[in-house]
Amino acid sequence: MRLVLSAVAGGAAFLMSAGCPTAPPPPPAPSAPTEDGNRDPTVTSPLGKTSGEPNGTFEDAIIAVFNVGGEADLWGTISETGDLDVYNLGGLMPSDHIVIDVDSGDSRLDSSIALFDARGRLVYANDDRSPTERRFLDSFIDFTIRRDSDPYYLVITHSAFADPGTFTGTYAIAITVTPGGDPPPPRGQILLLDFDGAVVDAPSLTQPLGMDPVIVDPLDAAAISPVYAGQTEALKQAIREGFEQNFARFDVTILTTDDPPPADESVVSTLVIGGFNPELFGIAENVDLYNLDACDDAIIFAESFNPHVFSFTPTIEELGVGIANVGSHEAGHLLGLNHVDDDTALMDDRSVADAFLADQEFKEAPLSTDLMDIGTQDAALLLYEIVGPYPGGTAPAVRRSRLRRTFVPGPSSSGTVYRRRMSKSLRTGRR
Ligand SMILES: [Ca+2]
Ligand SMILES: [Ca+2]
Ligand SMILES: [Ca+2]
Ligand SMILES: [Ca+2]
Ligand SMILES: [Zn+2]
Repeated sequence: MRLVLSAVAGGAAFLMSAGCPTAPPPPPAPSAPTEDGNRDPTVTSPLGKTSGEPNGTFEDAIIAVFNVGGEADLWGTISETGDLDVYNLGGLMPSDHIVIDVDSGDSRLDSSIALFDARGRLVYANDDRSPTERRFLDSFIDFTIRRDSDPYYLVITHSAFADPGTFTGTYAIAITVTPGGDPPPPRGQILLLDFDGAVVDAPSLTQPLGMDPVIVDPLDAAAISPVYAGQTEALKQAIREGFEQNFARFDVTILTTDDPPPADESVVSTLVIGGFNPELFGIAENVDLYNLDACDDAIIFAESFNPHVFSFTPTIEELGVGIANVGSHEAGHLLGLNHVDDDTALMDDRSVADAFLADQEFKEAPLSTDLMDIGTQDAALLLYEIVGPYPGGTAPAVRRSRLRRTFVPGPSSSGTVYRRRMSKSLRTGRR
């Protein structure tokens, strides 16, 4: 940009010396935005403001003005830590294909963006584009809309995982909306509960765990604690029932390694349940937005559920609920769900360990601030869009957990606060 400006200035000086300028030279384009908004400062909208702060809430959103070609060009500045810039993109309908391309240019901003519907519910999020691409810290979304909504909102901020010095800076956003896309229909999913041990060599799990391969021992109740000796079969049953309850509303089939092999291997994600990790209860290989890959893996370290991490010694049924809730959380990532902040939501990421011994659900809850400090994620709505509802019409009656023990928020007796770890590379979403 600076090269272009100096060329214009030099040209103007040459014309002046020739003595016959017919028009004044165009004003130099600024090399950085003076305020958040549409890149063309002359655009207006009857719907509201087209530039300026404050713009950190859905109510304060800047109207993004699209040309007849379905393109909008925005630019702005993440001016301080926690600055959110919200843009109103107008209405979008299923089959609209939207591409949102962030370019931080010369600035050091590590951007993070998310798309929300009119009710502030998350539709899609991206922090970094694929690590194999140039400018990979710049966010990018390429998505075919599933859900009618007017308006949609785009929020840009810095990554919660930004390095020092990359929390602020300028950005440009190019948005293109093209009609006539083909949103994929929901696709049912099989979750295979692997109780008989596994050697896991997927790099997306071996790298964050720092072990290659990861050897997971078979599920053994006595290895969790001697108080559970002889109860492995009861534990398997409780885990299975917990999964079935959590997924009862959706087209998700729960199988275990004690069942005959799945008929359709192409839609089987595996949850390996067993073994021990000193830091983790569970880990998923990615947040697979809209479940592009129906064959992902996660590990739930069953032996990490030793009674000392809770404020009481759970019964074998309570232990099964806890392992199933953590397993359903990891399965939620494999189906495309992000973290929220609500102890009663399965996708919560920072409960005390006691919280997941009680009922947790796929529900609407505020997004985790690790993702974005605005909006909600409606996990059930997303699962209906991704895997579809239970195909039989009314979901089968599933015995509710009898365990409605009220837990006391705060550190458990041992001070163990459960935080399902997720490294930045695991939460970028695009693969
Ligand atoms: Ca701003
Ligand atoms: Ca702002
Ligand atoms: Ca980023
Ligand atoms: Ca998946
Ligand atoms: Zn998680």
